[in-house]
Amino acid sequence: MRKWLVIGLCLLAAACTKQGAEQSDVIRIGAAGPLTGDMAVFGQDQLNGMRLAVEEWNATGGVLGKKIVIVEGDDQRDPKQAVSAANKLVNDGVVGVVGHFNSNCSIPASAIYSKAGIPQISHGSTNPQYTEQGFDTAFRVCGRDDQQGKVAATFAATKLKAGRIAILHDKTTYGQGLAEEFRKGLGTVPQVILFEGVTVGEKDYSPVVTKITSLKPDLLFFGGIYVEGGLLIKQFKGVGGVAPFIGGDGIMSEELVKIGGPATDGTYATFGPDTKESPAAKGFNENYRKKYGEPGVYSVYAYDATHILLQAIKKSGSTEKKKLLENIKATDYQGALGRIQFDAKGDMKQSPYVVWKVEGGKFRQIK
Ligand code: ABU
Repeated sequence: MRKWLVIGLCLLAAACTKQGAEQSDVIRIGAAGPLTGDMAVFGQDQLNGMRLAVEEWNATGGVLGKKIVIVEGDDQRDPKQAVSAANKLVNDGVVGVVGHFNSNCSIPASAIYSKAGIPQISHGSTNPQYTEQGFDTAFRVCGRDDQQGKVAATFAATKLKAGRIAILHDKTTYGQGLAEEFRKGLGTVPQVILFEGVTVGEKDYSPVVTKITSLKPDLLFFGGIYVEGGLLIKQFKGVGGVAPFIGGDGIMSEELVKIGGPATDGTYATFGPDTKESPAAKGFNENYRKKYGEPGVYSVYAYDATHILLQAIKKSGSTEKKKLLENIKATDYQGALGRIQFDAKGDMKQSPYVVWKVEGGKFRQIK
């Protein structure tokens, strides 16, 4: 009896959510990411990119004749909070989600969106597992760590000619995964003299950077985020470390420079090509600057992801889930990032990585 009552209530709740989404006079889309907390800079960059896209659509009547509303799902880069945020967004009746940013948030949340049949387009989660799980609801407009790890490794071995390499990671799905891809990409010629994890949120990394300095590496690689990256660089140089520092897209923020100070000059990072001067992103850059100031590196990714979602809703003529997913899969979008198409897994068909370097306190793409 009790079992049937629970099933009945669940069916009623599901029907109400579906009916709510279809009958609502607005279209709700989710913005999932670290909107507050120590990575809020990336979260706010994402929100502003999404806001700009939504403002553009709403200025011409919205989509399906309805105004588009962004519903926020804050995960604070914490996997448990990501699951709560995903459940909240589903219950709030969003028809699709842009985010999450951190792979260790996107991956657990993707199971919830998959169960609900709601498309999720991550603008920054690069761990391969996100799209390797086989969910037909998971897409991303960024590259993967098996691609960027290889680019960083090739650069380290052939351009920097590093023979002795120390590798640190932040023990997260993203950071450790990227560090492993980097190590794999090095092959057998450069020697990996240390491979260790550091704890997210710790402020004092002096024991590990002192140990690395004594090993006299030619290069220090870090798989992780700018928050810990900035501290590691500052403390490594502070104990006399002289080797260059290289990381992935997670350190690509001028917040790294604010945290690490002048010690960050000369730091390398892998990321997508520069969009600040590209003709395709000219309109985005101008309009974003007018409204929100200088875009963060991932703002444009959130902007394009939002356009892709809204364009697919328009093409579907409704928010019917199956049709919407089919139209996202069939995306052929000429956005601020260039042409975006998805492969069968939900990854980008083209996602080039290049190397950037901090010079005079600013990240610049190496030509
Ligand atoms: N890709 C940069 C950091 C976000 C993540 O994948 O965890």
